[in-house]
Amino acid sequence: MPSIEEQIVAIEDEIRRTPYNKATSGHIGRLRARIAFLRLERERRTRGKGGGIGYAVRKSGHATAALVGYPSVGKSTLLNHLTGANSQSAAYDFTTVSIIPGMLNAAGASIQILDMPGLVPGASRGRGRGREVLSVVRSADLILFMIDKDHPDFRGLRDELEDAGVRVNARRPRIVVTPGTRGGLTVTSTVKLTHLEAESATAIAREFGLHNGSIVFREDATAEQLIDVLAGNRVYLPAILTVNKSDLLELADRARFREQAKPFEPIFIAAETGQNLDELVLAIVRALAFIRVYLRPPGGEADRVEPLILRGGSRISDLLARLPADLGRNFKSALVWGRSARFPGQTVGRDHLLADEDVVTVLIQRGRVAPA
Ligand SMILES: Nc1nc2c(ncn2[C@@H]2O[C@H](COP(=O)(O)OP(=O)(O)OP(=O)(O)O)[C@@H](O)[C@H]2O)c(=O)[nH]1
Ligand SMILES: [Mg+2]
Repeated sequence: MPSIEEQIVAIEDEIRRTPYNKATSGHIGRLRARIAFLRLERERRTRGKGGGIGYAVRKSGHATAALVGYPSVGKSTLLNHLTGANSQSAAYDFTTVSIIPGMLNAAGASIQILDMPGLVPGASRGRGRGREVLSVVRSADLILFMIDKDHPDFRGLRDELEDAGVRVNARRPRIVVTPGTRGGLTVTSTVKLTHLEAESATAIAREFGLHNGSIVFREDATAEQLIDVLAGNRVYLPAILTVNKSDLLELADRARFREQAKPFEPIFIAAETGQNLDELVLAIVRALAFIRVYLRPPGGEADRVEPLILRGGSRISDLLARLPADLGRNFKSALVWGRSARFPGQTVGRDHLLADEDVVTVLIQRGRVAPA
């Protein structure tokens, strides 16, 4: 019986040898699904191994950004400059062997930045402690890619993350998979599917052991996107691309970086001299899309001085998670003023989506109590 790794390599080989056209696209989709399934299996078997000292990072602050790049591009230098942390930096590879956190304070938010050991090609298959590093990346809120003139292969870096199930600057596909117990599998869509036929979707689902239930496409998705949803362990993260050591770059180099990074717009910095770090910090704050929410005690005035900082896309439940636990437990409803409210003082539940500068009053079950 070939090992999982060997099976994956063999199927990758078959995909490479198969010309891609309409007649083979279904077959190739099935092979890709098979690989995704085998990777899941490999994950399951290796879980529990690895980890180890330096890789258990306690998250703190309002959000966490992970520095991802090849060895010696200047990740530690940047961390030290942005946060005043003291991560070793040196002119040889693999200076950083464990994960070093630092804290960046910007726009009223504290942002944890994680300096990581350099990634090498093959990291997602476990090379150079790659798997541990990638598992930390998966738990971050933002990826800071870093490349430089000697390590310009941004695509390779991104592919390592893709292989580890990280989808960069993408959102979760709008595909709803509902497993059932009998009656076969139905595939329906609310839009015209141009990349994928129903039979191919069914075949892909079968590779994941899904034989009954329904798949509903709410967007014109690809086979890859369906596989992502079926695999279920994908993370979707915003990312920023930085090109470091830009003090060493000619204008022509910059143009080349811009060209190959598309659709990313690289930010050129020099971590050592601090050049252009203001722009980077702005981009970080923008990518994390923080919102400010003001608490207002029942019948009182809103505290306009100290907003709660939340990530964009936060709901009342996320707000409650930041308040004393008994408020969450006894939560009855909330009143909202601001852009997310249909009218001032609208009564909402835990699922209500908040907007920047909302004012919120939390009501608890037994009478009204002012939020602490
Ligand atoms: N010219 C120039 N050199 C830089 C810059 N930033 C960092 N360096 C140098 O690049 C070398 C590597 O920097 P590190 O910060 O250790 O790189 P790293 O990415 O943390 O490396 P690993 O931890 O080994 O993965 C050091 O000699 C730095 O002084 C820069 O903006 N310009
Ligand atoms: Mg380092």
